[in-house]
Amino acid sequence: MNRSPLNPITDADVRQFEQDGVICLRGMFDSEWIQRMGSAVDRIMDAENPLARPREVTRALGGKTGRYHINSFVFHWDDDFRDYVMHSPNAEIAARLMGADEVRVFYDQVFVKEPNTIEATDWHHDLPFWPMRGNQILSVWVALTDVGPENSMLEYVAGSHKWGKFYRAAIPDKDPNFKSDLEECPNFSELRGNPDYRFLSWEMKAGDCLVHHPLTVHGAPGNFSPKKRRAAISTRYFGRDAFWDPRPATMKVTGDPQLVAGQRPEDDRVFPVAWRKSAAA
Ligand SMILES: O=C(O)CCC(=O)C(=O)O
Repeated sequence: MNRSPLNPITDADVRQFEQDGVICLRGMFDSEWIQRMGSAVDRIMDAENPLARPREVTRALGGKTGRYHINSFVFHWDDDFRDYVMHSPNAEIAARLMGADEVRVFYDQVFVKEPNTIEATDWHHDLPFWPMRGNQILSVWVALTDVGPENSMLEYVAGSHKWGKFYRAAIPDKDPNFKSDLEECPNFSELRGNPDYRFLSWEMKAGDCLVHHPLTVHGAPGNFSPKKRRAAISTRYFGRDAFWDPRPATMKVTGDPQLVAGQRPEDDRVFPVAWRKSAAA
């Protein structure tokens, strides 16, 4: 299994990521990683572990077909996920795109939409969910299955990370604990004809990844394929400019770091270091 990305990440890639707030990188993971993590996802979806944090979106919304399953912080209790967040190409990809000399794991999140799942991923950006701030934070969303227009392709609004917006968290299962007075994220599906917005999306092969800034607006439709699952792991990493910002209506972090506002999250137990420039050199 490869530890470094299989293909180079160029200066032009870094510039594109900074400009658009998202990039699609092709073929960075070998097939062993993809097979291993595909099986790991199957295993953890129904696992009974005290640390498991499943959200069954379809069930919560009373859906009749398919299954939209989300699970987070899996690396705290599953060895394959631990190895994946620490030793796959993820962390080096994150370091390169953030220009960081140290990368820590924030958390991993599994997104599975089984065939015939109509539940969408509503338009949102990530940072309002999190008790964290900073520019050196990003997500590496790795496709574990091929993804195309019929099975829930993610879509982004290019450059939205630079708008200075901070939209209300949009939880797929509509968890009321995340309600806040923040402005609601517009439904960008209704704004497609508006020349002010540039939409980006990519058909993907298993093993391709999307990397996005935590303020880049994104969403995805349901999985309307009658046969094809759509599965991905989105791993969030941060560099040295990230700091703790425990606002109301933000996500609880597994491991319960005892931090005060403004502090750098440096607890190795909760936020292990996955990449350091000095060690990589
Ligand atoms: O996979 C999805 O539908 C949602 C992914 C997402 O919102 C994220 O990775 O931040």
